[in-house]
Amino acid sequence: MKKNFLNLGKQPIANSFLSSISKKSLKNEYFYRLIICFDTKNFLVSVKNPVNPKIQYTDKYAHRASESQTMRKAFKSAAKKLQKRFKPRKVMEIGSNDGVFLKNFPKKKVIAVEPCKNLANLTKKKFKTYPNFWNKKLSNKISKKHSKVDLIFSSNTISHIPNLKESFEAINNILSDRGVLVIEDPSLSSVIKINSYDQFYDEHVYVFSALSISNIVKNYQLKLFDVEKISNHGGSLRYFITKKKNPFKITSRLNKIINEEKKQGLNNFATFKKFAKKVEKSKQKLVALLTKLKKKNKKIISYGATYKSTTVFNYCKIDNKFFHYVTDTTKNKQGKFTPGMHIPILSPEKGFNESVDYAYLGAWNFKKEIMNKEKDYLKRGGRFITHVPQVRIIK
Ligand code: DWN
Repeated sequence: MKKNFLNLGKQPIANSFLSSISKKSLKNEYFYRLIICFDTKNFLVSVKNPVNPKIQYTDKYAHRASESQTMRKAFKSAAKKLQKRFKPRKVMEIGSNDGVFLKNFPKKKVIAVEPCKNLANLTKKKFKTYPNFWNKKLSNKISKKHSKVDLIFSSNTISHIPNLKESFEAINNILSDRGVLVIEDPSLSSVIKINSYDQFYDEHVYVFSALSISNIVKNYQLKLFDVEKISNHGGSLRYFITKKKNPFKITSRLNKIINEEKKQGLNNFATFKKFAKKVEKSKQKLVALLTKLKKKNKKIISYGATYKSTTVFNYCKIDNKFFHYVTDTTKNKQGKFTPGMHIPILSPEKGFNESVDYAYLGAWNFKKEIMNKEKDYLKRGGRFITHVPQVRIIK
């Protein structure tokens, strides 16, 4: 049974940065209700009414995974580790974005699957790329052409595909008998611990836990045999999955993490009700802090035009009365406006200057990288604001 626990209100598509805020483009802006629910049977947390992927993953997809040094390093290290542990002959990535993971393998070994055409165009010159949505039809096509794959990797993508049955059946179809599927996604445990409610937006249809993944994959003749905690995006899990019949032993760290999740109450609806109350308090505190700073005539901007910020801005109703603008290093976000709240986005070169008093960390998941980069800003008295794990000013 699915039970609702969090209502984040009317939300736009998190990646629908607007080129203009003319009457016509505002009229066409798509909104939906972002409600999060918990399945009491398999412990899966999900968006109640997922948006149609065809309007999310277009040829204008904004996010570039290689935009941060932290993620470039993380993908390089993941590739090295997986190569050493599984020695795959063929590697396929579902949701390859700009190729930041696959570029660490020899060209001939890799197959990229990426439905956003603008991203697929970036990788197709370097390696075999399928510019399609992941499904059984595509899996059949690829396995006919390249035979079975012994390492399937998918970072921040399986959680984005509403039809889990289709995803896992398509995976089972192409995975070699001894093959391994490795999935990385933000962990539910971390989201609850650090109150990062902004991990909920249209693309994050699911926020997985080891508990829910182990229950789900069983339905598709697969089994979860290992899991690793990784620091990506405020705390993620890397799941290792294989065919049910494989003799791969369940690792002790998987048992340990499952026990920790049970202790945290990730199999209990009451945990999520409590979380929803904390989310409401976080909103009140953030709005109160920004209001106080505005009264003192402080100039506040937002740092990183993240998809996560779309949830925060629209849930807390933060518009350009609070934030002068948002800065972001991604070229195709600059000059645009944030979804729903229509705050202008500037390059850091233009916007992150002497006039800024406070910068809200939209990209809080890269806090360490940003603090290192912005030492001069901090030295001259500039301050950051975050809501993770609680609303506060970072000095
Ligand atoms: O799952 C997803 C995650 C992995 O990436 C996707 N559904 C979409 C996207 O979500 P996001 O936008 O919340 O991701 P990031 O990686 O937190 O985005 C960081 C943004 O901040 C980028 O646009 C780059 C920007 N940035 C910046 O302007 N200055 C980042 C750093 C480190 C910086 O110094």
